[in-house]
Amino acid sequence: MAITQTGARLSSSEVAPEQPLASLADDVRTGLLSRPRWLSPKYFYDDRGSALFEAICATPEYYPSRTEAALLEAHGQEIIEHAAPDHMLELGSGSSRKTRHLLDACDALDQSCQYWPFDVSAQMMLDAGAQLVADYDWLALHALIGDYTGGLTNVPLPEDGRRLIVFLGGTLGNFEPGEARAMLEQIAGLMRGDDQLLLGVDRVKDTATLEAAYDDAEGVTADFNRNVLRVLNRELEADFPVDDYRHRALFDRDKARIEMRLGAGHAHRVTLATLDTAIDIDAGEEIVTEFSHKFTPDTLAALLESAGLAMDRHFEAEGGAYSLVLARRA
Ligand code: SAH
Ligand code: AVI
Repeated sequence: MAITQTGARLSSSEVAPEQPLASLADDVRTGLLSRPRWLSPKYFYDDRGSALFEAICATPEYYPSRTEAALLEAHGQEIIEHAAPDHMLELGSGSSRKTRHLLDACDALDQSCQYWPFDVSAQMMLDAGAQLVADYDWLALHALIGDYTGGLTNVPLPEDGRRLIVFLGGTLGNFEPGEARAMLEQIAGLMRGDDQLLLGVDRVKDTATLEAAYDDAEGVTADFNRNVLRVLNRELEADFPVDDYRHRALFDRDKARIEMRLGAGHAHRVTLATLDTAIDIDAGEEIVTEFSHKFTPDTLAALLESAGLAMDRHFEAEGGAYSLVLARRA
């Protein structure tokens, strides 16, 4: 594994998947030729997509991020005291903005802890990492660049020391139920003894609040959604008429999930030169771009249990709007 040493306390390396992962080209071919057509949400996050996600978090409608931040601020010290981590691995760390509450708690409790953010969006993570080591003079940070759907067995955590695995933002909800369980099993596979998982998930609530969170008035989420087409245009030499696609976000109560879709304004033929493929899309035809599953205390407990994990602590936002749990191996 090639390790890049950027500074004395900041380094990065790539995490190889356990098995070769489907390429963007293969994923897109499979997804766009399926019915309904779909694209994986992991392709939202080029530099622009990562910046748009940050902008979503600042919209008044997108409550999950600030609600989770408030829980981390309120309970950060209890979390760090309970987990007493030597190593903190964060999956899908993004800007690591909320993780600062945990680092502040480490600071306050004199808990020296190495931070291992793991994200597919390398530039966002490395920029955030440089700022973190500047702001926390005790912090050693090793950024892990890769796709966590390729498994976690190649994550280079040292054998010694207690681990806290952090998975925030409700990102587990972006997996289909079977995949979410498999992801938690991967996480459980990294945990030994008293190691802990800190997991943030969004909760089932009224449809209006949920749908507004995924369709803000300013149109930032719509822009984020369309960004996946910009990624395809650039990476696969495609010619999606990006601005012709309409953003939709609908809550399916039976499946307890928001479904984000992009609907074609007009019938058109899209050419993906790199794939040597052309696809005819009808007017109004939709591409599913993201699921965002929401949980109840029962469905969350059942999911954890199915992956061999047990809840140690449950921090709930007012009215049960959001859940942050600490879990250990059952
Ligand atoms: N945890 C942060 C960011 C959430 S956005 C927060 O709560 O605000 C989701 C993050 O997961 C993004 O930074 C994105 O780049 C990353 N991500 C999405 N799919 C991924 C994958 N398959 N492998 C690694 N990182 C992924
Ligand atoms: C990263 N993930 C948890 C976000 C979510 O809420 O599902 C992504 C997002 N999609 C639209 N807005 C935010």
